[in-house]
Amino acid sequence: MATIQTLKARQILDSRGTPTVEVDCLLSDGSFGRAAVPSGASTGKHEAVELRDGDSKRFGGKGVLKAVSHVHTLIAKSVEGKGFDQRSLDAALIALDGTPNKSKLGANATLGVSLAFARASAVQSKQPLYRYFNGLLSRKREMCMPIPMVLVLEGGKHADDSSDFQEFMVMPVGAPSFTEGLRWSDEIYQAIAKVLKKEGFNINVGFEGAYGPNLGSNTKVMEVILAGIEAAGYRPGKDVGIALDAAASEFFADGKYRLEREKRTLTSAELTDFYAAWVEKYSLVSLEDGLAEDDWEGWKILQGRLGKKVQIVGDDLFVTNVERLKKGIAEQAANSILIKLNQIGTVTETVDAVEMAHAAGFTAVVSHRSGETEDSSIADLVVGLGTGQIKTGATSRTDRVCKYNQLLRIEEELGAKAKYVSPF
Ligand code: 2PG
Ligand code: MG
Repeated sequence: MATIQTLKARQILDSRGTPTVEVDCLLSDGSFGRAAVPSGASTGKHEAVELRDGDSKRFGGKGVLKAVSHVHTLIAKSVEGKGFDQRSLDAALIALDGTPNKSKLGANATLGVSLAFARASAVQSKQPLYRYFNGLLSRKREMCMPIPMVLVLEGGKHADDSSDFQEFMVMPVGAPSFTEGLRWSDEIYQAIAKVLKKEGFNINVGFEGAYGPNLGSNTKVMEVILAGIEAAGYRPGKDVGIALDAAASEFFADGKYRLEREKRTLTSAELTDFYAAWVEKYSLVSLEDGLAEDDWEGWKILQGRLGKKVQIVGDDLFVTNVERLKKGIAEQAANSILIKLNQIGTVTETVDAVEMAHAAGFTAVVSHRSGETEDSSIADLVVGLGTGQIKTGATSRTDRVCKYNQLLRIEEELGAKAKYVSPF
């Protein structure tokens, strides 16, 4: 087994101009891997800690030099010169940190190391990264290409002055392949720009590359999307479904949900009614964070009411954490989990969350963060773990498109073996 020769970390910038961690991992046989860590804006309260310097004179306190130095000191000292596989390296990082939420080392330090090691190990074993990830599963699972959830309009914390809900996405469920599905989605993205311009709205984009005009109401957003799908020549509900990430923790206060655009304050049950109407009217097939991160009772109502028809995805609710997922499974609070490596801070814990979800009959959607880099590891991750769904923003901006482009390459490489099957 090759050993870890050196770990080198540095501070780089993410897609929002905020510092983030990049790590280089060199193994003793010369295999090399590099990984960069993403960062959220609508961050869940229960996520692993992203360590920031807090020095207001540098990057407004958002520097990550402490996390970088943890890689060079604490982590390097304990792992350099030793041999690991992915699970034992991640276990060593977890033990070295010793806290329940990576608050000592920072999940940005641990994930940088874990993911750079994964890349170096794939090189060492002469496998593409997606195949290496597939080999980390404890139960065999076939690799497959994912249905993309392509973002077309955004609001909430991701686009000021837009809708209350954060992400409106199209899912090309009827496409014959990932490559075709991406084409359909991009044609819809372009058609929506025309619809918006014709109606006098701007097409400026938010954090994840999608349009974020002030359309006056949340419902109007859905109408624009339907018009875009039809203008591009596709059938809503047949060829293309709509997915929503409400990111409801962001508009939850004092036990209620405030929809500013509708001038309404709703209970969990009333907001569930609101979504139920959208399921009927707008081909809503997937609903993420429809309710807030600790509103467990509300989630049970939502899952009970809509879970048979709609994918009910927990993001802030589960934070890629098996303890929270276990509770969600036991309480039937959802039927799907969003998977983000940096919410938990190591590759192994991410794989474990996906396996727990699959064992319980939940789906899993691999996801980017609103602050991204040119690192495209999640494209390989979704194929390797065979989850079948990815959300990684609009079909614009390189930080988003680099993941889709990597998936195009993977589909080409897998050729006839590349499976693309709708989860619905
Ligand atoms: C989400 C993510 C990604 P953020 O809520 O699903 O779109 O947003 O990275 O800001 O938490
Ligand atoms: Mg979310």
